[in-house]
Amino acid sequence: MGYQAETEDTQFVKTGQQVKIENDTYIIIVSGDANGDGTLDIIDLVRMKKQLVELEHYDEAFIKAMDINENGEFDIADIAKTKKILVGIE
Ligand SMILES: [Ca+2]
Ligand SMILES: [Ca+2]
Repeated sequence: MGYQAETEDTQFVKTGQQVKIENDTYIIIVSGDANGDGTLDIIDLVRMKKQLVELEHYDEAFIKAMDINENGEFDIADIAKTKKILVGIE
């Protein structure tokens, strides 16, 4: 028996989405998607900066998504890498 991911729209998966597979629920993490719209853009960078200076405290799923260099921690290096991606040099 297969499974079907139920999403609001089928175009993107988004950080924070829940997927049920049989009896287990999984939370989707999209690397770099810090606001749950399925894409990486300037809004995600703004949220990363707010999280870094503790102006905001986002849910764990979003903080994991902010770890764009996937080293297990969210810090300034992730913001630097996100900027490079946004300007197209990485
Ligand atoms: Ca986003
Ligand atoms: Ca990191």
